[in-house]
Amino acid sequence: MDLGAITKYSALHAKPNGLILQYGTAGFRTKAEHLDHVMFRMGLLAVLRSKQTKSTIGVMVTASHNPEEDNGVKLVDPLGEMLAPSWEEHATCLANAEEQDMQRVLIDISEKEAVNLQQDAFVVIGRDTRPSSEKLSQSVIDGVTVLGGQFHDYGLLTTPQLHYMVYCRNTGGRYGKATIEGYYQKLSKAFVELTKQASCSGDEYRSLKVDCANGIGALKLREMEHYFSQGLSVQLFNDGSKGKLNHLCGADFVKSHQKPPQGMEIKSNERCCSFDGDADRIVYYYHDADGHFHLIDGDKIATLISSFLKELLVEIGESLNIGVVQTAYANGSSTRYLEEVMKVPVYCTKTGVKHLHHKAQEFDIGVYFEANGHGTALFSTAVEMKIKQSAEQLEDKKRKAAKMLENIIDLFNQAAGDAISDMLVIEAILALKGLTVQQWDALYTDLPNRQLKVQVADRRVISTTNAERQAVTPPGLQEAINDLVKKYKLSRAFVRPSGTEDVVRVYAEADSQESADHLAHEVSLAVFQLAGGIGERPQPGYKAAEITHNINNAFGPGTANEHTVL
Ligand code: NG1
Ligand code: ZN
Repeated sequence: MDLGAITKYSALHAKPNGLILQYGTAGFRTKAEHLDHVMFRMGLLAVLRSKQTKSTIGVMVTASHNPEEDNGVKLVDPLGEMLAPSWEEHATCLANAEEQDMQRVLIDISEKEAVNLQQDAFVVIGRDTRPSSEKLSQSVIDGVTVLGGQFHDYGLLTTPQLHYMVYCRNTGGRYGKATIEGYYQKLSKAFVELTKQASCSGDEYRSLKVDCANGIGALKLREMEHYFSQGLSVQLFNDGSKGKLNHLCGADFVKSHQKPPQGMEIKSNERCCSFDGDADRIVYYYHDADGHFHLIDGDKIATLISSFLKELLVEIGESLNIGVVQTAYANGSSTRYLEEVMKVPVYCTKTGVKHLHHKAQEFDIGVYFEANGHGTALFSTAVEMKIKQSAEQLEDKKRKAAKMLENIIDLFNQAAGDAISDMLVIEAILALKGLTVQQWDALYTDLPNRQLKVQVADRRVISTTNAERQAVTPPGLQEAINDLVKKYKLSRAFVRPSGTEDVVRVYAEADSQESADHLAHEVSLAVFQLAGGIGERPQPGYKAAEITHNINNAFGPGTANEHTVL
């Protein structure tokens, strides 16, 4: 380690005095102008992680669904998964170290993690379309270079494409070719093969309106569309040519406001979907003949996918264990439908895709989705081999089903939730099953629900158990929630401290929207009273202002990231 060079270059990427950031579920995220030093330091950290794992490590510069002025960074581990928890802590330490402590922190990390500094390092970098992203990714490269790491800068990529590249590079090309062309070809080939087998491929099944959140998804989908145009025609909206990133559009806006994005004209019963700003989330929706808006979220996507996979397994005659992984935010109707109608085991994990991903790896086939539309399906290596064999050995109908499954496996991005890949999976399934968007939506009816936020002095006073569905502290809070829930039919409510914002999130569902709204409000009051609420008491009736963007990932009293410059 050339400590002199590190100190010299670090000074060119100086940390603003007193700025404290935390590596959260989504990496670091805050106002772009506060991130230069973090980028440089994450370049350094990626080199150490690469040396330690003897693998390629990814660095993605993006702030997903946050406003355009924000930015963020996260590291991608060898198999395309999120950074290991102990390294999240190192990331936080390194990002917050004062200039004079940088050398010590780097040496500490290297010693704790037994990093062989003589080992070669390779880092791949991707970025979204934010105006700040290019310069920030250059700072990552400075960090990589000063520690002697090699790198490949992919430039503009969706987040899941970077995860894919990392996965390909660390599996000797078995997963696919680590190029953008390789990604397009792998997915498109599988998609075209699948849709060829669809008997009903009338026009209504084959065109889709896509809101790209004015982000990277538009660029990449435009590059890719001619690869799969035989199977699907996409019409792109909010493609970044005029609107602002994530502004009044995108998956997060559509899901949280339960309304269509601006800039997209929707005729009744037309199938539409929205990506988020870095194209790792997707939600579907349509307007019915009466002009009512219907949202099809991650829960219904998981239901469609798992029921299709289960049908194929039955057809092939394989009894593989398939499980669906959700979080507490999954609509109660989806859980009931999966368990009682589809007889698929459902598991609940803490919020954050790394928890879902991890759990899904326990099954032969694990399907995981957050209600907000982030998810994918994972297939064990044994299953992939078995299906490949079946596709060659079985006959007729069974062979056809095995072939379909083989292609579906290729179509999923198993490294991370991927809006483009999920979109193609969904479109293929709808075409193969001859389902309209309304028929898909009618699988079950969502229970009315409401999500609210409560400001408290220190959200760490709330601790939870049972996959965040029950509050352990402060004393009396869970009892209060239990009493409130009893007042409503088909009701459920829970609270948890957000991992990305300085707020407590409240979720409630019940048999009517009015009841869900009341329950959410009453639970908010209980949180306010028992967990040290600050500012205005929660008011009845929900305000649009309560569903704002996730802005930060600091975890501490009053530490909204962007305001911590002292
Ligand atoms: P927090 O702020 O911890 O609720 C939010 C989302 C998560 C996940 C992360 C990362 C909800 C309720 N929460 O986490 O699902 O996507 O952001 O971006 O949607
Ligand atoms: Zn995202």
